[in-house]
Amino acid sequence: MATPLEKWVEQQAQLTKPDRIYWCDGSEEEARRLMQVGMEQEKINGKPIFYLLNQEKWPVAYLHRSHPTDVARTEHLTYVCHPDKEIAGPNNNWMHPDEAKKLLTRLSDGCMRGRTMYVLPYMMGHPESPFAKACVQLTDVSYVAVSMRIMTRMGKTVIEKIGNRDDFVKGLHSVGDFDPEKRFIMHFPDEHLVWSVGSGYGGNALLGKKCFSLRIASWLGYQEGWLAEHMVIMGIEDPQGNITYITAAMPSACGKTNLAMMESALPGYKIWTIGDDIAWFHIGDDGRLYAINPEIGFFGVAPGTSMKTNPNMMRTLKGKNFYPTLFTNTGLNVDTNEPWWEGMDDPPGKNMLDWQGNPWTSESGKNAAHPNSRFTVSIYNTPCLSKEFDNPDGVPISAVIFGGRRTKLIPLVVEAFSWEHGVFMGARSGSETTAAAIHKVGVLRRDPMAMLPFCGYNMADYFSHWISMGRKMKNPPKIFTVNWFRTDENGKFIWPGFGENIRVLKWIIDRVHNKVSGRETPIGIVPHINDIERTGIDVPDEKLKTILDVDVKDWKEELEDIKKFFESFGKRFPEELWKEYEKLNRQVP
Ligand code: GTP
Ligand code: SPV
Ligand code: MN
Repeated sequence: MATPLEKWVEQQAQLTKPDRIYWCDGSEEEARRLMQVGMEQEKINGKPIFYLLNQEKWPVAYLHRSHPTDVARTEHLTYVCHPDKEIAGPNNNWMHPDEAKKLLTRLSDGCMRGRTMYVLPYMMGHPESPFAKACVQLTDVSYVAVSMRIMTRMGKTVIEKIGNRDDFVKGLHSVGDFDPEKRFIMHFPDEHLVWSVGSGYGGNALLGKKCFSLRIASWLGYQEGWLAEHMVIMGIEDPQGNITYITAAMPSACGKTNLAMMESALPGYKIWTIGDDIAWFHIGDDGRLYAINPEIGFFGVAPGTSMKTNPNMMRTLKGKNFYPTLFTNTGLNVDTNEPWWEGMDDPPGKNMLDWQGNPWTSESGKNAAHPNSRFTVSIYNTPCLSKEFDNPDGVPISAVIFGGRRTKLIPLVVEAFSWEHGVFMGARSGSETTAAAIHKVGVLRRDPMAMLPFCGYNMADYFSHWISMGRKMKNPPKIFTVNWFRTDENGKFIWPGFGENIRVLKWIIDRVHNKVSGRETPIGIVPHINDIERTGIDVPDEKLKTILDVDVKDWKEELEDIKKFFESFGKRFPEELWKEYEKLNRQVP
């Protein structure tokens, strides 16, 4: 008798009509074979899927060039298909599940013809974690199969775990013919199903990541009393050797990976990485909030990554514990066969190709690497990996941070007065858009908890869920906001950022442990300027004052925009957050 899993795979194969079906075992040997297939057989746009890079300088590294129209998440083509539109909320594109399936069935009919269907069994979360989920994705491209092996715990044992059950997480993915007109990323939360056609790009194609671990998992969390968040998880060790665990939400390409593995600029402090993108939270028996990272890899932004900004990532990328490391849409130094991107330590070589493989020089005025070029690399290569990484129960969280990219107004760091005030700070957060999704870059938009593109249900209900989670905890984390991105009159960043951000984290953990006071302002508690440790950096008093200053007069426009955004949720929007809004609004002249 076929198992429900076997039956499901068979049904999808009847629709998509691959030439062959291959069940992946997740082994390294298999990954090596798939890389070979991607170099020699499979093609995108007539070109190989992988190119071997300089193995002396970049062990186990390969370059991948995507289809030129397929370089970032496509939020306008991403749908959350609850039967009831109200449940999806104004924050999601919506289609009725029946209609969505009809459309996708049409687009998927025969879409794998001439290709291999890879069956990928994987876990999100440590297999021994009570919070882990067993999943299976089908895909028709080696790039996705290998990427999933780097990002998730893939292997045959997952098939045994699923056994005769039908409630495993299902993902059907095909790159189709990469036609943006026929590209859809559709979610069916009640069926634990993601169906994605027409794109091979990370968040559109690695269905365990944003699609399941955020959009669908956030919906499960709402129903079951937990949270799935777009957050970093990290431990901060102080000079006495105590480790405080914190999490931080920031929109795409706004600094999570850099924060999660920062090399501390303050002597005696050390960062231990647990996750750089996704956190699943549960309330422990002790009434504290615990977080696990369901992933085991990084899908990180390449431009800007260097020994100066993120030395631990450079070391991770040169590691060889886990096979392989992928670079997607970076430039290439032809003479040395090394990847190259803007912001790397070394200048470009004489003989360069851009991310599409065309000859490139810096005089062209264009970037060699795509601004959203990325690397896919195992977290087990990281020198700063926390020893708690594989702890199935996760780590207890003392502070939750909401960040964003704001050139003006938002201070370097602010502490909330209470959990509810903190939820308000998260809900009202805005950020300037980045190249991580296809849209105009640099436009301010509201992005609550950095979850606007990832919350799989009505965000009004999501805010209520956050409030109720706070009420269930005996000992909830403190909530903060941060902003590394304030600029001066010349458009230059005022705060040095990166490893220097430890100076802000130090204040945050000192607040958690009641070691430092703060200054109350209408928007929250900010540091006294001398409580931000500044030895070794050149940030004069007046500059630090600028980025810690709060003048409620400046908040008028911001509050009008927040109000409009909150109102877009209608009656469902929680009263508690309107109260917080009014408290602040009353103080604005
Ligand atoms: P996703 O993977 O899209 O979720 O992005 P992320 O939030 O992990 O962002 P990441 O850490 O990759 O940073 C994105 C960009 O912001 C990179 O180009 C970084 O160099 C830049 N960046 C990160 N941290 C800082 C900082 O503290 N200051 C400044 N000025 N730039 C930063
Ligand atoms: C993001 O865009 O937030 C990412 C990359 O982390 S993706 O996997 O494409 O979502
Ligand atoms: Mn992300």
